[in-house]
Amino acid sequence: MSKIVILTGAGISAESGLGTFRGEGGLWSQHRIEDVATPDGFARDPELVHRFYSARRQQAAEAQPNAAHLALAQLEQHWAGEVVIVTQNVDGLHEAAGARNVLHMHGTLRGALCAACAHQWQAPMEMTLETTCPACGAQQARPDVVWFGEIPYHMEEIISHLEEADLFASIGTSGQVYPAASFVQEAAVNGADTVELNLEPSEISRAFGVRHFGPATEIVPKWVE
Ligand code: BV8
Repeated sequence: MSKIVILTGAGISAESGLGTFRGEGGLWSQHRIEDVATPDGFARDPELVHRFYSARRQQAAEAQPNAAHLALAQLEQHWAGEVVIVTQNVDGLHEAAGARNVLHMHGTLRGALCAACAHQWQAPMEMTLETTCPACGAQQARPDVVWFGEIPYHMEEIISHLEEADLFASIGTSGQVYPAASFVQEAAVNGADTVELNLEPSEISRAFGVRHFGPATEIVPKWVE
């Protein structure tokens, strides 16, 4: 039975009240990417980075999945073939909507990572410089997210899903961040049909066979039907 691989970005969580990155008033407009989403930025000002991620962790914990997240969870449940959600998002809204087969290629807000021993554990809501690693006791905790210049999680698994996909859908992403923005080519060159669902044309719209534009809570449930 056919396999559907779905890439999601910040746009699918926008209507749950979580900021996107590059829209007006987006997350990056309050902070420069270089200051908060790079290892150098964290080394330069770990307090700022902890505050940035702790605020987002709190926001994400209070957010509810929206009709688009729920429609994808329904698709996963009722589709006879396999459905894989590869998300760039670090919020847990796909899982909160009931999706099970979710790969967080940029990590998750609820994860903490010890920079000293690489132990991963559930982050406290407020992570600070004093947050102590439960495994080695060091106070070098960081959000378990993938910053610019770092290698995304699950890449081998993602590439093999793209090679086997019969349908690749991209939902709510501006197509400006790699390697996620290259997934559509990877899927197409392996014979997949491709569809983009986004509020408006993205950087990579021309790479898709079909495009639907509009708010995710409207166009995703329609597309799933
Ligand atoms: C890597 C951290 C090597 C967690 C993030 C030059 C050329 C090409 C590449 C590079 C280059 N220079 C550097 C690079 C590599 C770099 C990169 O891509 N830079 C870009 C800026 C050019 N990439 C990396 O460093 C990556 N690592 O390359 O390692 C490697 C590669 C392959 C294999 C092995 C090793 C690591 C990138 C990860 C960075 N971390 N996040 C966090 O803080 O969240 S990225 C960040 O951007 C988020 O993860 C976010 O998800 C992601 C992408 O943004 P979007 O999700 O698309 O969000 P955005 O706001 O941009 O767009 C929202 C979209 O939604 C819009 O289109 C809008 O229209 C739409 N929308 C809005 N509202 C709605 C909606 N749609 C529907 N309904 C709505 N209501």
